[in-house]
Amino acid sequence: MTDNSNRTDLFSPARLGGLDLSNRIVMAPLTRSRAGDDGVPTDLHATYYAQRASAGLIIAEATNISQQGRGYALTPGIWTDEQVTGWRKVTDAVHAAGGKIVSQLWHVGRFSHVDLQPNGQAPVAPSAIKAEGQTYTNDGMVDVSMPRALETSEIPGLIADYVKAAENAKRAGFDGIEVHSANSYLLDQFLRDSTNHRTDQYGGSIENRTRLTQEVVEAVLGVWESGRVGIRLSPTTPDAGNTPMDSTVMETYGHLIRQLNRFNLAYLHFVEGATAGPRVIPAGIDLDALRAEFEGAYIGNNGYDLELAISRRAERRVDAVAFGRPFIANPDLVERLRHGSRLAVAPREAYYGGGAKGLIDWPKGEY
Ligand code: 8OZ
Repeated sequence: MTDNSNRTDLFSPARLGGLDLSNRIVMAPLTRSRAGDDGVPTDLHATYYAQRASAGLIIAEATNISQQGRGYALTPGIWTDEQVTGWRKVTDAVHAAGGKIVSQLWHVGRFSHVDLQPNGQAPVAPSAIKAEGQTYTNDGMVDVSMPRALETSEIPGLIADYVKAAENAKRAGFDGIEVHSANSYLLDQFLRDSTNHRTDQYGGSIENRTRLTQEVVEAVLGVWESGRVGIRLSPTTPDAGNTPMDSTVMETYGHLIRQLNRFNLAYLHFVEGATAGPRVIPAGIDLDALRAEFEGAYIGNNGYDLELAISRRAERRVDAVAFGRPFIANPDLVERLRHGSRLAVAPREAYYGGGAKGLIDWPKGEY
């Protein structure tokens, strides 16, 4: 029988910051849209994540830090006590199954609709620049709304929402948190000069545009030790909202990463390419060079298969690899990769919404 652990250390234990992993295969955050309007994770979530606990680390689906942070119906939150209780069931189930799980703290910024916002207000953003595309509400898919620019005076409250969510993640029994500063959501909207036209200390220069992500990270470090806090960035993705890249990706994200080195974070997690799309990187941008600026552990993500994971690990370009979509239909992905078994492929209809079907009914493989 094939045993790929003879030719790679991807299946061996590793330490990312303060997180001890049983292997270097990470479950990427996957939006599955199975929560109710209250954003409370259910027994379905507990079963789903426990089934996938052989991943070295589970990064739970992006989780709204506040009602204002919501951009999609049916996504979970972590600002109410009921949500914390729901997540506690999840973390207990994952731990009982021998796994590790972190919470990904999310605020969508401009990528939302008034129906998802408190009192039907406009979504908030660095600047009043509308995203392209549609999001999912209780009335189905609708064009995202025109956002309003956050007042400078609102930033401390926003950071306080991240701190509250970080505290709640601790109460819920997570092993750590990941700050979602990727995929053109709020923090990434501040990073990119395409979406950030501010004239205060959060806009203009690279120092200013990277300020909010740094302040959020610094603030949550008041709650969590640094070795249990990771960060996700996606310097080149157009998702969500067909958002143009920053005009100087290498300088902007390079500066941010060098600044993040001050904090000794558990890991940097990159989406390499277009999220859930091609791994192609635009000319003049070198994600490996950016990643090399980071002094801690690195998780590579996006469109990996076993061979790419093995080769990039052999080149020491990654410390761990996050697989996303393959984890949907292969709860035992780690064992299947280890044994070179065939992978099941989930149909797109299974990705979002719909209850247990397509979520927790995927059998283990044979090996
Ligand atoms: C897919 C659908 C909805 C949200 C991301 C949180 O891209 C997401 C997301 C992905 O980071």
